[in-house]
Amino acid sequence: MDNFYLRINKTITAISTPLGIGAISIIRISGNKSIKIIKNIFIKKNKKKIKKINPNIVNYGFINYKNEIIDQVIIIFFKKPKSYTGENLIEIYCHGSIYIQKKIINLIIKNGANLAKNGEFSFRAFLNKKINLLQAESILDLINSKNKIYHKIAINNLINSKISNIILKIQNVILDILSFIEIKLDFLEENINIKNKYILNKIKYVEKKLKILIKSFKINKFINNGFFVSIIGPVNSGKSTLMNVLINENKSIVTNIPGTTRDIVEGKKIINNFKFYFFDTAGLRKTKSYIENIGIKKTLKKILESNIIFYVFDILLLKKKKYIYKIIKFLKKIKIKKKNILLIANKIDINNINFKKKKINNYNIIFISAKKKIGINNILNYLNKKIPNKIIKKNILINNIRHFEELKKSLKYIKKFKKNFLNKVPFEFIYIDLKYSIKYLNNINGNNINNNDILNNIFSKFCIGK
Ligand SMILES: Nc1nc2c(ncn2[C@@H]2O[C@H](COP(=O)(O)OP(=O)(O)O)[C@@H](O)[C@H]2O)c(=O)[nH]1
Ligand SMILES: [Mg+2]
Repeated sequence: MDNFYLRINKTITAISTPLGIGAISIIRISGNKSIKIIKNIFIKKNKKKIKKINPNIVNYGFINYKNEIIDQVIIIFFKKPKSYTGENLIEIYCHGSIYIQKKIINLIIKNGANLAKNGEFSFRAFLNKKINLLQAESILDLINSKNKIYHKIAINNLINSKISNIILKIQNVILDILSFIEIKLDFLEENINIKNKYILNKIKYVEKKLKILIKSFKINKFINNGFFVSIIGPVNSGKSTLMNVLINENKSIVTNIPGTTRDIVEGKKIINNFKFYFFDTAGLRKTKSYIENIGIKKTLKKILESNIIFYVFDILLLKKKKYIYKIIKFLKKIKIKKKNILLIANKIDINNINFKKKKINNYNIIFISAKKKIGINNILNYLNKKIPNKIIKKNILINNIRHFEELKKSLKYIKKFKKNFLNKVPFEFIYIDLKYSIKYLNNINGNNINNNDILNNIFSKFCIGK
């Protein structure tokens, strides 16, 4: 990183496209010497040297050195500050042969440029205030985005500075509190209650906003890994049939012989860009069969790893209060929230008993026939509701662990301040915590940043030429 600062007056160059054979390759030069270098190595269509190069215009010609033509190229000049780096920047579009790329790069270096390091172009863009730190990271996210959700978040952060703006807003509220405290230090006796209330409201607002951002980080787990849904219940209730219907495949063996499914069968379905993994498990019952018991043990283990549980049973069981009581007792024991457990009464095609309630003991219940595919949509709707659509639509998802850590630190100091404030500790002793809280938020956007480790860490993740 120190290198980046030391090299700031140097002109840098790199191949910005992946090194390898391709139709076209792009080479960049950024810095004061860019124009001088290009004048040395580029000639126009009429084989004459260029005297003056106009910005933002496509120039067609050849790379030529000591009367040897190396390639037919196009060059564009981006004049500072209106370029990616904020410096004079030239892009050369040459043919994508490895030999040509290397030859041109060597020529540029011979004429006075230095080979750029990873992320050095973006670092200069950051230093020249073309992008803030969060945007720099969004560029990285954009390059690395592998699915629709992350792509949308990255592009929104880059163009609309979505998260950046939210953080700025939070910082401004903290600054409000700080300036208010300064006034309060001057006029101690005046309207103390009103002022305290004002501060407390603002601090609660900050706390709430930070918590939302921090919480959103957890959603990444679901975007990356998907949701795990275990299908459990008594033998022969139709778990395997349901699994096959849900994934539209005959993956699980369906028979009327109890205890057929012994190993866990996995199936996948994508709903609204989210992956749902279903685990069809061995039926839960007391049995002497050694192998079946291993299956049941595996089922219990799988339950612990699940985000959602489907408890499937024959609708006839609803008539047996004792049995329902047993189910509830069992479900209470597993450490999964009630809202993430769905009771599924199956086989309504043969026994449709009249049952109007939508909940039993606060557990949601859905009535289906897995065999006749009745009520399956209600299950899909239930799953759809588990998708954090709101957060994703608003693009307020924190998907960078660095941001997550800084937000947590910021919140820590807000909480500390709040606690001391409520305990009436004098402001002189606690206003510093608000300053810390702002400092950690600054680390996210890169304002007033003087932490080289952070910068180093971020820009070293870029490829060369970016
Ligand atoms: N009538 C009816 N039979 C079903 C339904 N779902 C499953 N079955 C039958 O119940 C038996 C057990 O099904 P299966 O899916 O293997 O149950 P599992 O032991 O819970 O996996 C099979 O004979 C299925 O055809 C349903 O909705 N209606
Ligand atoms: Mg089965």
